[in-house]
Amino acid sequence: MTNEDVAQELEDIADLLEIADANVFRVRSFRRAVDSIAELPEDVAVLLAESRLTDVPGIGKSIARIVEELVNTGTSEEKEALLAQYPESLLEMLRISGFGPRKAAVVFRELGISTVDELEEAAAAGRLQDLPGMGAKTEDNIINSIDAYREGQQRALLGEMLPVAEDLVARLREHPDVIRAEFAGSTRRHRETVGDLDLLASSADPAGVCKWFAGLEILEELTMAGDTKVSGRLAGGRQVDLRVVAEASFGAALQYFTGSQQHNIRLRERAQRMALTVNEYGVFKADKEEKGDMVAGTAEEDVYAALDLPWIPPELREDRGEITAAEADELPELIELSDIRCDLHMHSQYSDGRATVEELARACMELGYAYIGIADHSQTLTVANGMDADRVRAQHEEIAKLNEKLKQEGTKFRVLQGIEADILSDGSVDVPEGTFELFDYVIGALHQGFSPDADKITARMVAAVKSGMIDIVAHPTGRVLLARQPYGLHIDQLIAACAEHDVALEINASPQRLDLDDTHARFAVQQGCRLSINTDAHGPESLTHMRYGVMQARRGWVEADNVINTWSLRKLRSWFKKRRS
Ligand code: DGT
Ligand code: CA
Ligand code: CA
Repeated sequence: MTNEDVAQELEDIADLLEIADANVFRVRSFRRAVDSIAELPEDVAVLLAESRLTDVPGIGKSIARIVEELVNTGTSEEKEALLAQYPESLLEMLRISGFGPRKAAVVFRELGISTVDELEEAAAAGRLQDLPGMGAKTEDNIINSIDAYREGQQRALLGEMLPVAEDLVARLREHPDVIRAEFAGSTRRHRETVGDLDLLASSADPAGVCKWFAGLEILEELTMAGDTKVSGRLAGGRQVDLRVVAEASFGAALQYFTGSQQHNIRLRERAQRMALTVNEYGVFKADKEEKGDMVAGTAEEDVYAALDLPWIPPELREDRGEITAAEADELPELIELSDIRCDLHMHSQYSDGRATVEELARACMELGYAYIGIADHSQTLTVANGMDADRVRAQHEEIAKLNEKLKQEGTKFRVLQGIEADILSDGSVDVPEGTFELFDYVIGALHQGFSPDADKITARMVAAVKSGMIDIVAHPTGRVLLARQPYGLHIDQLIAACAEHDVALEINASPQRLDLDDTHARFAVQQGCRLSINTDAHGPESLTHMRYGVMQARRGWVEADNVINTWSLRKLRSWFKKRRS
């Protein structure tokens, strides 16, 4: 058993205990053990063999005994006893966002519901709303979350798959018989979620490369092992396809397997009109005399050039007008990560962040930014340790001191003070009394008091935009990918208000959010809105999520000028000032 397996078993026990309404301290001690084991650098089996397991913080004698049982027998009496009372399928229900052990216990006890299907049926039939602690709104939430859960089983976040794709491509490139390697499909188009991973390599010995790839440990299961194609599954079930082609076809194959399918259909139609054929091997002449003559194939650029088009960035290949734009030489000059000069939304220890202001600043200097803005939560968001006026003032002083220190060090890097202020249910903005003047800027955000009424939510946000109090609207639709649907909102009305009052809309770069999404970002820019791409980092390690925000912006045809994070500090400051006067 790996540490992960052990942690999973303990987590199951904790969940089942909670469903069984066991002592809260007992449940908590299991959860603490789950965290410790998940973070252990050493193998539990080794610690066990050397009798060092109880040295691990969070693991007492009784849990150590269960771990020993797990490692030796693959199961534990504790779990078996619980499973004699509660069906195992209850554990799957807990993977539905917002549906925890307490709710599971209630639906099981009152209605005998033990599977996701049964839960969905009961919610749709309105049979849950009279249960203790639930209502009509809970039913809607459960139905939405089940949809997202089902989708999550089909697709993975780009933030999860892109690093895997990059790792596999790097390994392919190291193979002596691989000439070129890239990832293709939705991953290359930087779609926010990915179905399966498509890899491509060129080689003079495809069979040899395939054989080597099929033997990689990362493939937990092989579904196909041919001489030019390998398919397998990663831990968690996600599919990976590798195709190995001849070097002369690499560009054509890359174009073909990058898709999207709709984009490729449009290209093929165009080719037909030009008496050409495009497939994964190349571009060929289609008229009678020269039929089969290869026109292009080695480089992707050549494939587009053969069709009399400039190369089209993969993010645009969604059949959303990119071929017409390319034809007219009107493709956008897409924003790039290197255009970003600052990150304006991150959390320090002043609210719910893990790092100090200075640690965040130093980490951003490393990333090559010119300046940053800290935007901690405001006081009404107590669950996130929101700042009251005193803490705002303390932070203000700390930032001033830090800026002085940076100046002494001879760097031009500066830290701005912003705040992520809650937009309250009446549309007012939660900036602590008497502190508005201290902030360089204010980000407005919705975190609580969601109403199922789209008109109400829209009115609330539009009121905040009109108030002149906020400069940026954070994660405008509130969605969490594969987990939570956006709150009902008339996004077009919000966009119109932001355009009118010159308030920027955020593209939240967290791979779980990517909110605004691509099509909304594009629409917002068309309506004359400015955008702001920010990580919303709660620790230095997530500051690099900026790239996912930029990828989403590129899918939305966004250029550098549309994004306030590409501006110099001077330009941004004067924009903030102008907005306030
Ligand atoms: P995904 O995996 O659902 O996130 O989306 P993609 O775009 O990666 O789609 P996938 O993996 O089914 O196929 C990879 C590419 O292969 C796709 O974007 C376009 C290309 N392709 C070309 N012709 C076809 C076709 O007839 N069917 C499919 N499914 N793909 C095709
Ligand atoms: Ca794919
Ligand atoms: Ca595929």
